[in-house]
Amino acid sequence: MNGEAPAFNPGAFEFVPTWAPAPAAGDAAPAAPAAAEPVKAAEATWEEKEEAAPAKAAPAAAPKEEDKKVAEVAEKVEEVKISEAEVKKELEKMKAEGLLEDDDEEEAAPAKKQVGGKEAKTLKRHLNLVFIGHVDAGKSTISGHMMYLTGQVDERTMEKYEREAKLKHRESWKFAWCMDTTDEERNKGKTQECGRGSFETEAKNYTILDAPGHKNFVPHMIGGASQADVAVLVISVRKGEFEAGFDRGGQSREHAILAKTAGVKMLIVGINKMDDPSVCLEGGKWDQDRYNDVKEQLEPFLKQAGFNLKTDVVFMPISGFTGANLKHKVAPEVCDWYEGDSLLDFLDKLMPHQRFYDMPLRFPIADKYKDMGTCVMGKLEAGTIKCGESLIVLPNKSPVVVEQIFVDQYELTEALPGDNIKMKLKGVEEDQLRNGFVLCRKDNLCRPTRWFDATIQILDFESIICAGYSCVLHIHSAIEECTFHSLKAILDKKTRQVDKKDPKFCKQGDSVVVRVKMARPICVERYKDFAQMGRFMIRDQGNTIGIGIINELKYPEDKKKADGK
Ligand SMILES: Nc1nc2c(ncn2[C@@H]2O[C@H](COP(=O)(O)OP(=O)(O)OP(=O)(O)O)[C@@H](O)[C@H]2O)c(=O)[nH]1
Ligand SMILES: [Mg+2]
Repeated sequence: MNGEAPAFNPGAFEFVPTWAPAPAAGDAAPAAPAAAEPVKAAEATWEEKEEAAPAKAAPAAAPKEEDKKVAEVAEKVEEVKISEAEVKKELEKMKAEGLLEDDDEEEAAPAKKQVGGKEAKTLKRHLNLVFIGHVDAGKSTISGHMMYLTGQVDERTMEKYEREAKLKHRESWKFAWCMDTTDEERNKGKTQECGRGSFETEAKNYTILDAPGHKNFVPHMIGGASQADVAVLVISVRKGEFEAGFDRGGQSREHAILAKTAGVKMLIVGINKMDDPSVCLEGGKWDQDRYNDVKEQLEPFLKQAGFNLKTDVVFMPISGFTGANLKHKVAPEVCDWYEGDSLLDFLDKLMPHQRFYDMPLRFPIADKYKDMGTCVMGKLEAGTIKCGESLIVLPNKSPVVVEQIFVDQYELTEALPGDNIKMKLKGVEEDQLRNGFVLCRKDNLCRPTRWFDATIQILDFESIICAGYSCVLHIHSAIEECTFHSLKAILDKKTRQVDKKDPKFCKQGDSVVVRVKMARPICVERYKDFAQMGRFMIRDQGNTIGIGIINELKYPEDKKKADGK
């Protein structure tokens, strides 16, 4: 690459600005780093220079932000989405042209599955739902209550949780205990790892992921969001809690941005705790003014985070504790001003999400454990997997055979894209696998790499970043260390064209083209080829520094081979 603008694939850019407030006084350009040496971006030499990259950034004042402009760009480059109407129209058109048999409408007429030779239950559309938001917003309470209302947690178990929670003076946590299962989570009332549950309705099978809200556990939250189609951003309206969650340092903002980057298409904003005495009106009525006030404060920032408020975001008042508006619409005596659906009705009516049937098989391992063999869990991102198939785990190239596939407790003969599944594998030990490894089919392997060029939006960083900067990269279910090997260019915020070639440093608010070197080989794709495996977040010391998309994968070994010939 020679730093020319067209190579940066600006059209594929789908970024959001910082959630940080405007930096401290002064518009002055940041001071040049005293110690930083620029790394030349010349293609011919980059791999040899890898060890010579200079050390981390020197502190400097960040510039004034231009959130608005970036938001405009983010809007323009909205991810290609297929609306309900468009899907219907397209299906009808294809049918009329004879391109589509009735059977081909996979989502409209879900596939029948075989379980151990017997007729299995009909698999419906699968929807992966993640609950995100600030600490104590009520994510686990809502998730647990949904499990209870849909019959996944029976009356006796609920009574048991209630008794146990009472003993620990945590009665109000009884629903959260359906999801928070460890002693530590229950004693502290804080989710630590993503809780997982499933339930079904007449319309759909749901996998729900209950993310932790605490800042320390953001990596788990990202893991959950990367498997989700839809996120429920839970916002507590309790006096003081909304404000804490929304302020700088609050997780409402960070979670929304991370969810968007992780590939969540639809955001439901659950304005929770509407029943709380600090906000409800006389007679326990839900306060429309407080609801509207919170909604209005959230809207501009969700727009900035890259969500289209008209098509991607829906607000609804709920109470995770009383259960009102979760399964059944809130009673008019409690809330006569809300005209929309209950959460579950809304989810049931959602059109199917885009699924990648015809793409090469890609199954990133989100979790693994031993249970009479090696088990892996995760979302089947693309392609289908049949029981008995031979696959390859990358990057360690282990051949494996799929012994069993499960969605929840149901055993399947075949998993479809979008399914959140558990598989038992033969041929590999659990300790040979890592989260983020990817299962592929032999005839179309994902080629692991340690190098790629990416466009990164620096969201929140106090100082400047130079070549040599190291941080942690989160992509699909992988978490790996990486280094900014060289900075190639800073892009103009408006035009997305190269503004400055081979910059010495970049700073908060910049969109920068970076050659990234991973500490270990990783299975990723170019964003334009497969967005789900081509967009990432970078984090440093517990903070989300930026988000990025992969433009090009680089294989220095190919070049060396070619040169040796
Ligand atoms: N009044 C009222 N309290 C609620 C509601 N939903 C949750 N709570 C309370 O809020 C507290 C926190 O609930 P959790 O469900 O544990 O919150 P969380 O979002 O999962 O918290 P983390 O896992 O720490 O991120 C508990 O005491 C709940 O009873 C609600 O709708 N109304
Ligand atoms: Mg929780």
